[in-house]
Amino acid sequence: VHERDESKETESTKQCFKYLKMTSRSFSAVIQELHPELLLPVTLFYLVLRGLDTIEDDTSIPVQKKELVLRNFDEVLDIDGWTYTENRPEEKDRELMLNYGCVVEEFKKIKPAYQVIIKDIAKRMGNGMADYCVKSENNDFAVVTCAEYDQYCYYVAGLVGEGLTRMFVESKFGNPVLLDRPNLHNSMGIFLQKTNIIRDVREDFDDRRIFWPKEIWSRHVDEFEDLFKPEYQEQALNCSAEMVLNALNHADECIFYMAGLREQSVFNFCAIPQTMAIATLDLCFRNYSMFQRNIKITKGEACQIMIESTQNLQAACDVFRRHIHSIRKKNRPQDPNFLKISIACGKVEQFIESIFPSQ
Ligand code: PS7
Ligand code: MN
Ligand code: MN
Ligand code: MN
Ligand code: MN
Ligand code: MN
Repeated sequence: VHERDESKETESTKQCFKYLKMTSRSFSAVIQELHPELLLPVTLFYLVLRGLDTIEDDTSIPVQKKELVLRNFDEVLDIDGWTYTENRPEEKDRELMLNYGCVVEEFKKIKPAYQVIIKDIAKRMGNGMADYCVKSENNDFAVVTCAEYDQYCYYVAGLVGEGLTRMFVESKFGNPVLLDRPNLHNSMGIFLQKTNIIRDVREDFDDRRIFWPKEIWSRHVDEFEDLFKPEYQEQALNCSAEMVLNALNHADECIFYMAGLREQSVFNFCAIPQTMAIATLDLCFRNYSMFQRNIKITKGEACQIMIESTQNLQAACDVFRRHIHSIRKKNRPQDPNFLKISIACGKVEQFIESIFPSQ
């Protein structure tokens, strides 16, 4: 629907879009379809947060150095030609960090209201990431309680939900009431982050990073690494089911949030990642292969979901319903959380039923 006019773009604009495509598997497509008013601001928001995450994720950077850059990352946006050279050579986003001046250049040109939002979120996310990066230095497990798990996910994703919502409202594409209920936009981000943390458990553990809260995994195994041993398969499945249950508790708020969106490109931008997330939770639910290798929904399934979730809210809810139904079918009475999972599924189903009654 919306076409970029590349002939009117400066070199640094083109570079920003190049880095968007290079650094994002999942978001570049949905961002590129956004309404022109939001296209560049959201692209820059993405690249700023991608910068923060590239530093957070790079385990070769000493914690003291890392903490300093993370806490001051918002100020980078005032420094012409800023560049970051400390990432390891094999880091896939290294080129963006070396060439970060193009982000700074474009940032200066967007509406001041968007600049304020991006800087505010970058400052708060950077400080939150720094807190957890210091915690993980002093402790084997940075994320012990479920409250800490929620707080970490709030810093790295709930805040993205807040920033995007403020941008939607600023552009008049979002209903200002979305800002009165912070739980709703926080849940939009946290639901995606928790799904990512569940799915990536193996990859993260291989990088010696553990995000699953000890409060949950210690109910199933004595040591986190036991989750990956075949003799603890049943415990691992029950543990991952409890993680899925924990994430499912955000689903109704995500649907509620999406009901407040009016503009089609903004709706699609929000709905596609959410429906992909519920499909991913379904894929992970009682699927032992997630402890052995990286699992992903198939291209075909992703395409189907993309088509459905961009029709309207009802079609997006159908995707949710289908996967909730599938999770229910795989739920096992032997699982200590059988009842809680069943109730959580019922809560989402009832919520959808209350907006779209079946008869
Ligand atoms: C600004 C679109 C739509 C109200 C870079 C989108 C990592 C799950 O495993 O690379 O680390 O490689 O797949 C995105 C709310 C955030 C939350 C967060 C910014 C939705 C830096 C996405 C994305 C809010 C911290 C995926 C949260 O990372 O994972 C923009 C509404 C970035 C959204 C991180 C995670 C994103 C994430 P991995 P990914
Ligand atoms: Mn990624
Ligand atoms: Mn990270
Ligand atoms: Mn990351
Ligand atoms: Mn990554
Ligand atoms: Mn991940």
